[in-house]
Amino acid sequence: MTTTPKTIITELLPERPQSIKTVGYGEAPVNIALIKYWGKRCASFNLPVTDSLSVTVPHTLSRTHIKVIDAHEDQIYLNQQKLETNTAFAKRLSNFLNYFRDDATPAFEIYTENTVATAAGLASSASGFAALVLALNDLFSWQLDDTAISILARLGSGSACRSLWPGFVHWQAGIRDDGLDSYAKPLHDTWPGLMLGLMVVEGSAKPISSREAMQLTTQTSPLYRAWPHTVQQHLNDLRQAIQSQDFEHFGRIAEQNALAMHATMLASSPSIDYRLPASWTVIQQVYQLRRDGIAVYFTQDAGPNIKLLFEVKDYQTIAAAFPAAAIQPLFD
Ligand code: 2P0
Repeated sequence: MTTTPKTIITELLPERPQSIKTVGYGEAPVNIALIKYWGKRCASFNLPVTDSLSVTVPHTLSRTHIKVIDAHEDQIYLNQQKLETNTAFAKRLSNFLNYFRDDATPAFEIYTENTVATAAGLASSASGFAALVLALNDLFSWQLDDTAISILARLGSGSACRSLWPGFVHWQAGIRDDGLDSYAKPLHDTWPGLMLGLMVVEGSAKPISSREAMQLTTQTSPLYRAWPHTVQQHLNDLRQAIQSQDFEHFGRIAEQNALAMHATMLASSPSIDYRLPASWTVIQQVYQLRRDGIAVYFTQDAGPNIKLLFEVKDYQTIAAAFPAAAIQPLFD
């Protein structure tokens, strides 16, 4: 029998008959990758080429309510707005929900809201899919463990498998074709005083989705060959820096990893460039502050916004240098 996401899901779900609640609820935070997930070894299972490591942004949540309805199609509400069924977001959600549909559950009504994530320029597909899987787990009373939840969330969106815990989270790529060894786990290190500053860069919509960009990079970038080795090295170094709470080492590795990912994308054909002139201005400011002796570093995902990493001792300097930044601690 060929393995499909549906067969994997059947394997993960309990065999007993489902008992369906009136409403299921789940909430999950946004995460930011410090060592990036970029490139898949299997697209239909969202299986990554490499491990990745993220830090969760506290208090930025997707909250999702779900119920079964007797209808021909799903009804999806995002931040109180009903979505047309043909929007990309609604289609992606409904396609994922197809895995969980049967005669007793022909369609779902979903209310999902993001607390501050969208406004702050943070991607919400990771927290959105993680919250959706938690809501399904509640709706059907599956009582799945964290590993199974992480695998299901990954099938919705790769980075969603990391959006289930606070703090640092490591997604192991795994080697199995069915992906049952590709899930995330929390690290137990905390880092009081570690800060995040979000610099939202205004601009036109994404030139290309991260899903398409990843595919183009793996298929056309001559630099992609070096990526898996680079990630392994960065991952080892970052874990060491976290353990020893060596901020300069930590910041340098996170920044280098983001730059290596963007360099790899830039070398694709056609080239993929998520930076806008304003992104570049922020990056130059970070470099200048470092020349002035301030330990501030940045990371950037598949979009123009820049995320600053620094320690609480430099809060006043960073807040003054970037008055538009939304600043918050990463550990309460
Ligand atoms: C990450 N990104 O590790 C990387 C860094 C963007 C840049 O994961 O196709 O939305 O749903 O598995 O998870 C964005 O990609 O992609 C992403 P799919 P996803 O956070």
